[in-house]
Amino acid sequence: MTGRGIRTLAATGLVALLAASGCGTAGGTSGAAEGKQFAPYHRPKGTPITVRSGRPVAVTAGRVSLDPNTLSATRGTQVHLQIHNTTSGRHDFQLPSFHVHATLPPDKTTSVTFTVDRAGVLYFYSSRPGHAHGGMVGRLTVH
Ligand SMILES: [Cu+2]
Repeated sequence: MTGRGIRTLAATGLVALLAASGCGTAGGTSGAAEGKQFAPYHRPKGTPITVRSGRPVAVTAGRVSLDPNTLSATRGTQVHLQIHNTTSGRHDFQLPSFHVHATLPPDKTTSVTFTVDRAGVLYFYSSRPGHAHGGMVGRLTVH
């Protein structure tokens, strides 16, 4: 239950951040919220990463890209991403399966933390218009 508490706390902060920015969300709680609709737009970029609790993973957000964008973790891992938006435009980071919705302000690094408490193949993406379809999609495999 500790992991769930951490995850909920992190997600709450991110949701508040998102609300303050006026950025919309693309996720719900249905099957589509897994992000699988964006699976065809996931083109592996960078070295696949095995995420471990306590080891932040640096991710670079480009114009319509995330690098690296192929992650895996074992169930129970606390995933900590430090996402550097290298562009002058706004992006966001959506992982509805774990209730993660974060904005990525221009030229800033944003920390995103969540605990993966169930197995599956999930997709994270930017919900800005056209971004996911352009390739701003990543895959997270939890096993
Ligand atoms: Cu984007």
